[in-house]
Amino acid sequence: MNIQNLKPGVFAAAAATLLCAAAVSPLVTAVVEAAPKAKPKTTAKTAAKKPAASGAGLAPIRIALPRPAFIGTPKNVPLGTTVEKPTGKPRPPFLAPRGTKNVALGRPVTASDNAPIVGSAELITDGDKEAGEGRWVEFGPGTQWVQIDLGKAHKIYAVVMWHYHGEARVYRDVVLQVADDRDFITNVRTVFNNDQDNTSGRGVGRDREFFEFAEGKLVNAKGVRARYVRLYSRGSTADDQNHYTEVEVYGMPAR
Ligand SMILES: [Ca+2]
Ligand SMILES: [Ca+2]
Repeated sequence: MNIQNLKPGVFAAAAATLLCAAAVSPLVTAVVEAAPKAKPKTTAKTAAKKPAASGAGLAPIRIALPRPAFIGTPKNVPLGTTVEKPTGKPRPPFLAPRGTKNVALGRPVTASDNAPIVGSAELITDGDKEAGEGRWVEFGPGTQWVQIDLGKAHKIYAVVMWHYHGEARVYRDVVLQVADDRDFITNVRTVFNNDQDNTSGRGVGRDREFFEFAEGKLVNAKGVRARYVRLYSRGSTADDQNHYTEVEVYGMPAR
């Protein structure tokens, strides 16, 4: 089976996605990123090189991962992108203050396109990150945004996004912003921006593009305080539409 068929818009192939994914990966259901193993006592020399992270009230956030929908890492970097080369290794644990969790789960989502082509905006925070049919929402072409209301101000440590990971495509002009007002008029802060030529008018970004993978893209939000999280994109290397499977916001209520 050609994994290239497993993409939004190809409905005939999508029904076989789960079967194919199961065949590709015998690992069923969700995989939780492993916490680091207990380390032996460090010597004074190595300890001096590392931040005192583990002893400062920090712990790895636990991200339940969907099944990989394809094998291996992409070899051909799409032309005209700044895409970062995949490491081929699992993402290192991400440390955040203890008690940090996904505060976007089940929260309301609005979008610039309120009539999605496929699916609905609620799919973005329903906790389901698998790549198969019915798991993602498709919005119209061009620059579009989606926005999650966390309900109240939170300290945000990480945002993990899965646009569509059925194949190793690259979404264009991904911009992640936060604000305290739903219209993003005042105190808008940009957490991630890979729109390096400012096509979408959110400012010149300095971040890199990235391939879609089952482990999603994690952005370090560094404890920024905000109620609303907004993500922009402008189609992908596959087509002009904009897709989301899930967005997680790791944080805790701000005092
Ligand atoms: Ca989902
Ligand atoms: Ca651009």
